[in-house]
Amino acid sequence: MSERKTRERMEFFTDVPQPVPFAGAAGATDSPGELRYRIYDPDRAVGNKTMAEHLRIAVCYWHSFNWPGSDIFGVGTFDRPWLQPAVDPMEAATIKQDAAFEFFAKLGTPFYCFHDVDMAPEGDTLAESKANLDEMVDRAAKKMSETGVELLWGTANLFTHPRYAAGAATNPDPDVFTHAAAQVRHMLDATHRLGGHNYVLWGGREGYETLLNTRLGQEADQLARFLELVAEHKRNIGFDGLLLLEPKPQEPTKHQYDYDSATVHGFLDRYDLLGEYFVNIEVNHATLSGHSFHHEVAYAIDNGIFGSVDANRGDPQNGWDTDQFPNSVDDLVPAMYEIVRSGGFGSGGFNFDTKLRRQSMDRTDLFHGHIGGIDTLAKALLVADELLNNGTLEAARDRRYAGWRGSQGAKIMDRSTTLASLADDAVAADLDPAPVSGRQEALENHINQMIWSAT
Ligand code: XLS
Ligand code: NI
Ligand code: NI
Repeated sequence: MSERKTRERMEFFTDVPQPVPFAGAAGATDSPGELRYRIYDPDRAVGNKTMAEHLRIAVCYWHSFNWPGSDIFGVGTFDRPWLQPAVDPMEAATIKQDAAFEFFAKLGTPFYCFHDVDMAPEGDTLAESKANLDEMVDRAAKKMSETGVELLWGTANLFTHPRYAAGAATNPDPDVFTHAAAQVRHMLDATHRLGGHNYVLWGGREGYETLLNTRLGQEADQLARFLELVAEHKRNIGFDGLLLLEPKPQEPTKHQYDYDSATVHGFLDRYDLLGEYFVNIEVNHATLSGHSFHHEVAYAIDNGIFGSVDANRGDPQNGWDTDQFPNSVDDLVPAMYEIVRSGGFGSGGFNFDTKLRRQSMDRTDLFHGHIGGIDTLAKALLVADELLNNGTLEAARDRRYAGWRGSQGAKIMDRSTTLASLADDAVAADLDPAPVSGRQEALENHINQMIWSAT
């Protein structure tokens, strides 16, 4: 313990300046090895907020610092000394924490996110795990006040340990449910102590491998009960951040219950949990569920459950969660437009739940991935803001639905009609409505023009 406390803090990312500078358009001609932002200028005003306030960028602890770069065919390739098995687990946790906060400060982004086990090793008992977590969280609190970096959200890992193989809240064994409850209680308390802005629950093991051994109705009731308990605890401790569910259709479990935003919405409605839970939409999960990211965001906003975003994307050729850094402005603009149009994030933000490729083994690669992804989001924000100011899309939508603002639309919606009276009206007026162009190509061209011209 004393050894841990006296250990000298060593710089880890020695080749990187603090903070990584904004070079603007001038940086566009630099060589690919230069670490600088080309678009993301945190204090630049965009509408009534700064870029930093709009985007609320967070770095994730797990893929960036806790993952060695392994895949199912090969061991880790990354240079992460604290992951060596010979290092004492709490010592490893402190070296990792130092490197993580050095990274956040150098990258110059305002938030981070972590699971309980990312920051502190699991002990032999729940009590020991809690003590480890509390010690590391106290240390994190100091690092947060030194650097000004805040916690976008905390979460508990209810999927890695073998005890959770058949689910956490949806496990057939109530003792596993109870164990998961303890972990969430400890981590929600820790998130609250750190002034966390939200708390996330991702149900990677809440689903089934086969229906042959599964009671769907019972598992849904268990999950809802778990969510009720968490919401009640949130109120008991006075945590005022949002509780967020993170939809994902499958992987690691064959079928996950939080399939997509619409499924989560229906579940919340059915168990009277609307208003207690919102969604953390991951770009890669959206496409895995057969939707676009745009769809998932638009659905959540229109149904009042939008909370936060994990910005990592998939690879269209692969059917799994490749967690790549965002690099396509074209893909992000439509969803960004919906976010900005609806007033932007409240307590949510863009978390980078992103993984480097296994061959990206230089320490600076972690910076390249984040900087490029953040510049991509910043550019998408500029385009979305232009689209909003210019009003073309809203005008097109207004025109398209104009009839519903007239007397016939009002009559239908105010419930003063019956199917029979509508039929009589249609026959009497000899209705023969003419189809109207949806103007899709013109709107797509308009978006492209905004992308090409936004600076
Ligand atoms: C996995 C999820 C996970 C959550 C946090 O696919 O994205 O990383 O964001 O538990
Ligand atoms: Ni994911
Ligand atoms: Ni995620």
